[in-house]
Amino acid sequence: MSEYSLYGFSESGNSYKVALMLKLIGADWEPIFVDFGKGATREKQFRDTNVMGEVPVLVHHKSEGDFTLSQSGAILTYLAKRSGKFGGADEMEDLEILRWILFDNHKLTGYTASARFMRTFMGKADEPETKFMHARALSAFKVLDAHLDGRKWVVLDRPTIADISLCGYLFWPDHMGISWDQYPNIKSWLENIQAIEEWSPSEELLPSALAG
Ligand SMILES: N[C@@H](CCC(=O)N[C@@H](CS)C(=O)NCC(=O)O)C(=O)O
Repeated sequence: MSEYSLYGFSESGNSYKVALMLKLIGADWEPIFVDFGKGATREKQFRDTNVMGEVPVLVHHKSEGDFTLSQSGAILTYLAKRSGKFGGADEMEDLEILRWILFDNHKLTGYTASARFMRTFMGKADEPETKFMHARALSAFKVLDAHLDGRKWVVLDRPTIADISLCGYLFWPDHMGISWDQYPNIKSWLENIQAIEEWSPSEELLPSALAG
C-alpha cells in the first residue's frame, strides 16, 4: 500500500493542489477516484470519509493507523511540515503563507472554481450568478497580479504551498474565457511553476470525472 491515498478527480483544482504537492515532494501516493459527475461526493460512503462532502481528502497510512484530513490548505500545511518542503522557515513566514492560502480559498479559488463550473461544465456562462462570480474571480486575479509585480513567487524567494494553492485552477484560463496576457505577472509566475522539475498538469496526476 502507498504511504498516502488522495481522494479526488482531475477537473478538481482543489484536488490538483494536493496531487501536485505530493508529486513535487516525491511522496509515495495513489489517487482514489471520486466520481463527482455521478454524485459520489453526496453519497453516504463518501460522507463517512469526509462529513464536508468535498474532495480532496488525504489519507496518511501510518503504522499506528490511518490519519484522514480534508481541506486543501490544511493538507498542504500537513505535507509541508512532514516533508520539510514548500513551507516557511519560521512562524512569520508560515503566517504569510497561511494568509495567501486563506485569500486563495476564499477570494481566488472560491470564485474561480464556481464560475468555471457554471460556465464550462453547466453551460451557464450568461447566468447572473456566473457573471457575479466571474467578476469576483477577475478582482482576485487583479490582486494577485499586482502582488506578483517584481516577484518570482508569492511569499518567499522560492516556491511555497501558497504558490501551489493559488495555481490550482489557473492552468485552465480557457475554462474561464480569459487569457493570462491580461495579467502578465500571473502569466510569468505560472511559467515559473511549470518550470519546477517534477511539475505535472492535473490530467497526468488524477483520473478524470469526464472520461466514460
Ligand atoms: N475549501 C475546500 C474546497 C473543496 C471543494 O470545493 N471541493 C469540490 C471539488 S473541487 C467538491 O468536492 N465539491 C463537492 C460538492 O460540492 O458536492 C478545499 O480547499 O479543499
